[in-house]
Amino acid sequence: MQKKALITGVTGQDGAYLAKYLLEQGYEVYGMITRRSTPSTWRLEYFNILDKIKLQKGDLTDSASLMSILFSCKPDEVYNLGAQSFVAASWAQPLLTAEVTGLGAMKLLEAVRRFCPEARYYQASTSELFGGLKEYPVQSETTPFHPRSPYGVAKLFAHSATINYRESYNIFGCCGILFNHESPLRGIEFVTRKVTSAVAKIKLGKQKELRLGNIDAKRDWGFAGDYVKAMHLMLQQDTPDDYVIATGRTSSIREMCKIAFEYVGLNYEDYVVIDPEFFRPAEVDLLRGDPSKAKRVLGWTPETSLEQLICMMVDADLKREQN
Ligand code: NDP
Ligand code: GDR
Repeated sequence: MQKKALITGVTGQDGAYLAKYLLEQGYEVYGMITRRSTPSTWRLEYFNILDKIKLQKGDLTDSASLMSILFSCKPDEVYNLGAQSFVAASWAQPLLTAEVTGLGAMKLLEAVRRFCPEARYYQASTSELFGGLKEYPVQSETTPFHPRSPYGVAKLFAHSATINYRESYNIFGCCGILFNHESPLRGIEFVTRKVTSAVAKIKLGKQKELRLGNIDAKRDWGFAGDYVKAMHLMLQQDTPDDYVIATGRTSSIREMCKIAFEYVGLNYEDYVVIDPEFFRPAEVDLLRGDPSKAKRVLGWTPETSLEQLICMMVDADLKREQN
């Protein structure tokens, strides 16, 4: 029988990649969509899948909408990707972030428990849970957590709630502790896309400089198209568990800028301006994930290098700017 999946955050970067992937796997895909004054479906249009997804109006802050969606769809798999996901914004809007990113997950888990307890549940956890632990240069499933932002704190609540619903009610809940993953569909505020978009504009003479914050922070960056496959794999196992999904390589923002600018024949040092506005009240200095459990149990490996990823993003931004 055709499997049904419900994705919250279907209009986001990962939502679009996951919806496309699940459609290719033969799933019937339901996507929860929040009310916005202007529709935010451009990523689904980019993949030409908007009319293939059964859109359901709802919001993670609104339990009634979650319950009615789960009651009517009765999905086999629920992917909770919806969130206020921009770390920097979480200091300006800490309570909204807690409501959506933290409590929203528990509201969804509660709706799953009541209306489709057999459904398998995926929680979008994050490397931001590890935050400021300098003594752990590589982070795995057993590394202690120390979130460094209201976003990280909210995600820790959602992560713990998922494990608690697994232990209390036998819900098949899995947390994917995903490290940063990017794509041409990445939101424009996140640093990789901010850089690749600026590179395209600078190359075409539409922008003169690029203002950034802490370019010495290091991240473990992968490709969103690879990472959504791991989400799906977690829900196909015999038992629910939590997995780190990462590449195992860490690079600074500075190194990422170098790759992007050099790709179009420019030197980043001629354009990047350090602007205190983009520094955060508390920084996560270094992230590097150990994906060996995902490799061993799920058979998952990242397929895209940082160079391939950044060049793919610059190409897409050049194309957008030229159009
Ligand atoms: P995006 O910011 O691109 O997408 C977030 C999605 O959440 C959007 O569809 C947004 O809808 C939706 N959303 C926002 N507020 C609500 C709400 N109140 N109710 C329901 N949905 C809401 O994030 P990504 O696709 O990059 O990330 C997906 C998930 O994975 C997020 O939970 C993120 O925190 C997490 N994550 C991401 C990583 C990454 O590197 N990308 C790494 C680790 C975890 P709208 O379009 O209408 O705003
Ligand atoms: P992050 O991603 O906070 O890791 O969260 P982001 O791309 O925003 O920042 C990465 C690093 O770059 C530094 N930085 C800047 N960041 C932004 N956005 N803009 C700048 O101008 C800038 N200059 C330097 C930041 O300080 C930081 O160190 C992402 C999100 O997708 C989360 O939802 C997800 O959970 C984590 O990745 C894993």
